[in-house]
Amino acid sequence: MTTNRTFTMIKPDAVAEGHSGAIIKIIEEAGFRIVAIKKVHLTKERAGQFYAVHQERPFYDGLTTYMSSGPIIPMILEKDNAVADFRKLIGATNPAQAEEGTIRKQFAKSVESNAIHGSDSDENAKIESDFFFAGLEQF
Ligand code: IDP
Repeated sequence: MTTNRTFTMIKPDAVAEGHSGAIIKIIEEAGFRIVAIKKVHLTKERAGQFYAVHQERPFYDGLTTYMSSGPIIPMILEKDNAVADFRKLIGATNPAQAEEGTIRKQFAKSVESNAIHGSDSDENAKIESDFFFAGLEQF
């Protein structure tokens, strides 16, 4: 295992409901170091660019409306085996299928409003990190 990085965002539903602090506590207690963090409010267009890979999917319009409905907290995280371990920590996309103890099991409301994002590969972690953070903000 090598130390590497992943990208996450606390999504609008979880930020609006005041779960950011609890979620960040879980992330840090699981051994992830916060490399970069901020709070931003995406336009629908920017949300659409982030999720461009899903643009042919039926849920794309709802997803980009949801992701631009309020502020989010993007973060870059570092840990051994970061991408896979973080996906395990957040749980399945659909909270109904997420394991006990996962962040989505605790905080997600639905398959769309599912509280948090986690990159699915090292390559996407880098692309997604660079979407939100300039090089000088990543340390
Ligand atoms: P992931 O976030 O667990 O990697 P993806 O399949 O990449 O899941 O989907 C991106 C996001 O799109 C999900 O986190 C969720 O917010 C939303 N989404 C995925 N599938 C559905 C669906 O079937 N209906 C509504 N929203 C969905």
